[in-house]
Amino acid sequence: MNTESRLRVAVQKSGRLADNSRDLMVRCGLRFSRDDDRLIWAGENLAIDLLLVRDDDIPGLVEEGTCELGIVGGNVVEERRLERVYQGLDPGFEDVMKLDFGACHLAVAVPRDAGIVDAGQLDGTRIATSYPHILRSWLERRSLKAQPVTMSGSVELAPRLGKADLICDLVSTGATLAANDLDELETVLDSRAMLIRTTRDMCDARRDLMHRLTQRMEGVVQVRESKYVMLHAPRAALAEITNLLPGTEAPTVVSLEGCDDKVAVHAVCNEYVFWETLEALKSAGASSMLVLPVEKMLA
Ligand code: PRT
Ligand code: ZN
Repeated sequence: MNTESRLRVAVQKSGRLADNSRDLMVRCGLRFSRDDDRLIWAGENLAIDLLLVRDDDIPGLVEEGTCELGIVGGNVVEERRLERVYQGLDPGFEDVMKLDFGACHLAVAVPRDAGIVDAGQLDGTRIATSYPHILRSWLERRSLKAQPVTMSGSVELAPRLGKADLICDLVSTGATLAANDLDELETVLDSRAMLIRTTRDMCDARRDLMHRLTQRMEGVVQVRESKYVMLHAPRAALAEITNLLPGTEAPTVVSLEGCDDKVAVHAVCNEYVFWETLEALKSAGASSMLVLPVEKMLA
């Protein structure tokens, strides 16, 4: 096996992004000789291997060129980027695309009885977080004089332990904050899983593989959000109906046999089609509406 021209992708070994990251690769048509005990899964049908690691290690592996690509939370990417920037260093990796899983946000949260209701009251407080550089950057942008207190885990316990006055941590459902009597004050960063790439040079073979893989990934992500919509529309309401279709540029308009005042409209909607959208289309005169899944897409 010529390892020089194989592309390596770092993904989380176990945790919240692990299943979705591997599933994305499989949907891109990759097959691996997988072995749950091994850290490298070798690609069988393309020269693309997966490296299974802790999420915190992924930006570093991409930066040093051990892996050309990595899938990791936007929060981890941003923390590492800012850490490097504060050290006066180049990050060594760059964003390729946002993915459609791992959504959460980093928020400042306060104990319910602290009497803090506005970010303006944060001066002089201590804020526990695992994201000190993101927090520092946010505080600087807001000209707030609070002190980040770095913790590697169980951040939500910090106020009760007397280690800090408030916290800055990831939130998805909000259940952890509620269970610890903490109220969200402000969002510091919205995050989703991301694909990042190294900024180091690579051979043509690897560059070609990277291009193929990222194109397929874009297709998979787009397809998951896309729907093919078919409907009948009064010719007079065509402009209004086209405007209501989410994420559509130019729908196909087909005339209906023996029906001059109506047309059929076919469109790929690149954003989620809600029931509310269909109700609005119906109010605008649309009828016979069908919303179908899209199997594959290549721009
Ligand atoms: O072992 P390894 O180091 O690889 O994993 P890890 O334990 O550091 O990370 P993991 O698997 O917990 O999270 C991986 C990534 O998932 C994070 O970097 C985020 O990008 C994303 N993600 C999405 C989350 C959450 N949602 C999330 N809710 N990461 C952590 N949480 C934690 C949060 O820190 C808090 O403790 O869940 C709790 C809050 O959840 P709710 O639902 O109660 O609000
Ligand atoms: Zn981690």
